[in-house]
Amino acid sequence: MIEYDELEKRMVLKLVYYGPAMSGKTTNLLRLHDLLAREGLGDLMMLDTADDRTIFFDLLPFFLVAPSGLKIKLKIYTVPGQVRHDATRKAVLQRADGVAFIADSQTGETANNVASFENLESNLALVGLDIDKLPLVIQFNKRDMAGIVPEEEILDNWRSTGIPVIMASALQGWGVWETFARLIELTYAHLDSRYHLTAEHGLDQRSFVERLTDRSRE
Ligand SMILES: Nc1nc2c(ncn2[C@@H]2O[C@H](COP(=O)(O)OP(=O)(O)OP(=O)(O)O)[C@@H](O)[C@H]2O)c(=O)[nH]1
Ligand SMILES: [Mg+2]
Repeated sequence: MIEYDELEKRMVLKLVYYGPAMSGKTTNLLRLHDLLAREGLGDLMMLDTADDRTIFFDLLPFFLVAPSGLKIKLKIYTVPGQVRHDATRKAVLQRADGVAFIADSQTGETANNVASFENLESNLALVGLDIDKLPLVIQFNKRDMAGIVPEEEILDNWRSTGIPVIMASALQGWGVWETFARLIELTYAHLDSRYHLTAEHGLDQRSFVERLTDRSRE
């Protein structure tokens, strides 16, 4: 649910990285912090325990201004994956405009991925979001590891859902931008149909993505 203030010409978008414990959500956000344009990048806020497990959430804010003057604030959150933090996950998920589900590719983690995806489905319903309408992408992370589910098998399993599936190693830094860019594309389409970003604000999908990328880092 987009926060939009027409008088103030401000819009706040919320993207949430969801998934089982230790799947690499925080690592994705750390990589994104390196990949996003320095201009517009806010401070990365990480709330974790001594052993690096997220207990509340991580937040990376990004600011951009459309040619019309519309100010867009993008807030990218991660949830804590550990089962016991469900209340926090639900709170972070509220009013999400898009979700990236970060799954762990290791064969031994399949049951945890399934349980976490079911948890996402039930929490979305609880916060009043329709999973069929919400921009959603799935990343299978940790592709650098041994003992992972083969890509073909993953794609076969998820094909019928129509949800985009992206392979990644957040540790090595690949697949992270693809996941984010795909989510942005889906979220943009959703926004444009409602707020006419191209027609009324001069911000088409390509320039939206370009404003997020730091060209000097390519
Ligand atoms: N080999 C490998 N390790 C990874 C990868 N991504 C993350 N890790 C490691 O997995 C562990 C957990 O990563 P986090 O990013 O903290 O996981 P998380 O999903 O935020 O975990 P919670 O906050 O507990 O939900 C860390 O030791 C990471 O370095 C990857 O692509 N490959
Ligand atoms: Mg984390």
